[in-house]
Amino acid sequence: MTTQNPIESSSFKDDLLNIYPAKVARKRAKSVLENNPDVPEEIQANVRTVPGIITQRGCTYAGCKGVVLGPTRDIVNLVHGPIGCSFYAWLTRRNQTDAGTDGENFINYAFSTDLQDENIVFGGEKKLKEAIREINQLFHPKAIGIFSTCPVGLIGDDVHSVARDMEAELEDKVNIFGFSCEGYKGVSQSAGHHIANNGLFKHVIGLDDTDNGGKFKMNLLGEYNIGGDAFELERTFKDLGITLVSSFSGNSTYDKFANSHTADLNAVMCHRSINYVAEMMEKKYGIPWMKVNLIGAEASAKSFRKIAKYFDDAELTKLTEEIIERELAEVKKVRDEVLPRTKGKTAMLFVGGSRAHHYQELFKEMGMTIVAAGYEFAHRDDYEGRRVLPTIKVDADSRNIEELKVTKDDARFKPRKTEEFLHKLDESFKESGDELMSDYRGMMSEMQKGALVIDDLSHREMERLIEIYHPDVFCAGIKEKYAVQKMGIPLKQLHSYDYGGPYAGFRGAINFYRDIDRMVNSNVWHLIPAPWDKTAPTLTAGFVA
Ligand code: CFM
Repeated sequence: MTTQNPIESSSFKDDLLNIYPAKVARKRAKSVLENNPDVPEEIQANVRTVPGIITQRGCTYAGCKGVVLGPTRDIVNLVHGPIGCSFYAWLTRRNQTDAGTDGENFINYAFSTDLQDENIVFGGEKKLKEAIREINQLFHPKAIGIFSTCPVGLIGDDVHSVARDMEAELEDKVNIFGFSCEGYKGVSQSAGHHIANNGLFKHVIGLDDTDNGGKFKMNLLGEYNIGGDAFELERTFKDLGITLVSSFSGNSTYDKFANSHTADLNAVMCHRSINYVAEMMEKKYGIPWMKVNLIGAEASAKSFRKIAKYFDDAELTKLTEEIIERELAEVKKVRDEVLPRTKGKTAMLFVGGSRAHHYQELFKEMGMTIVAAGYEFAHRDDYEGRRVLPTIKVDADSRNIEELKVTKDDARFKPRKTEEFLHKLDESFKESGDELMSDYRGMMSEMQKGALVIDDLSHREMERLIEIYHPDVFCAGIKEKYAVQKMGIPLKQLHSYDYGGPYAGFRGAINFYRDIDRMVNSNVWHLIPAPWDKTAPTLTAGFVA
């Protein structure tokens, strides 16, 4: 089946891009295409946004401090920079956490050095040291991460040497590490993920060799407990008897990161933000990784089966099937109820670096069509699959980010499975149509032919898309939400879930079906014309302008 595009793709592109100057239009054209799942076409991604275009993207500091380190409750995240950088990162991402009983939950605090003009002129290192002393005195944390904002890079403060000096100075044993994650360091928050992964790998992962037991031990990577997603997934892992040694980084702690190399499998949810940790842990410690998708009931079932196949245990396999059957029965009840109302509706998803892909599963389960989708900051492999990795051009912006030289840790490297077993496992994944170990096929292979794929969608392009296609729901974030709703289209925030969720796993699917059903079938937004819109129908009685 192909999606019905009301206009030819070439003219669609023209229509979308004709407002730009010729040079800009030429550049944008490389990031806009009509999908062909059989031979995913090359898409331009992870390149600079043209100045002046309103982008959905965030900055490198956001990717490092907010995304990867943000959900860990017991590392103090100290922002070195002006207060605005903290204000806009203070509890704005809905990563939830189990507060624990040790009193070490710092998530609700905003730690900032509050740089002033004087510090910008004379340097901010002294103030940074003072802040670390104060934090240590007040909170006695195990670890402090220092996050560099744009001015820190511009004035040349060395957060890494401050971290070393302060570790030596403080009598308490505190692991202090800095991140050179200045907002401008990369073209988006994606660079911040890489910097965060490197920092965790260098300073935390592997510090604690204690074997805490468990028959099936794994890490869940790239799951951030937005709206309680991790809690729902933990429920099922617990039912399965699988031990989550750590999760990066939803509902996580410092100690779990330090111990994560004792796991036997890394399951990767968000490939974009955490693939670096998966690859480095495989090289250094011998932990194999697989891509999973725990968004969508069917996709979750498939992923739990993949995990069970890896652990290769008759009892676990049986239990997995029982749990899937039990959970899908509950899911089906709600799905059957909403399906007549949601079937045939259309959706667009423009989110981050993985959700625009994963959430398509949920819409498909509801019988909805994806007309267009794209990431804000993903790389070509997230669209076209990891097979294109060798052909991705390394430009100056990517070279800006350190590539750690990782080698085998002779003392702690332990092959988890034999080569022969892994080979057989891949054979069976191939048979069931699943991704092989260490692979990700990307978004495009799973999208319908003819659907539009657009990277780093601009605000103007978004408005044109809505005018042309009138989707029943548009999925994006808070920056887009009200602009889209003013156009009469409901917007589902797929970053924060609009105060809802969880949406992961089996119960998450049920929540999502209900929320989307409500949104696409009680669309109040098109009933409320904007007061300045002279072409809109007159207000019905009962509505107040
Ligand atoms: Fe990964 Fe994320 Fe995402 Fe992301 Fe994000 Fe997020 Fe996201 Mo917002 S880590 S790439 S940088 S799944 S914060 S939990 S929702 S843009 S699609």
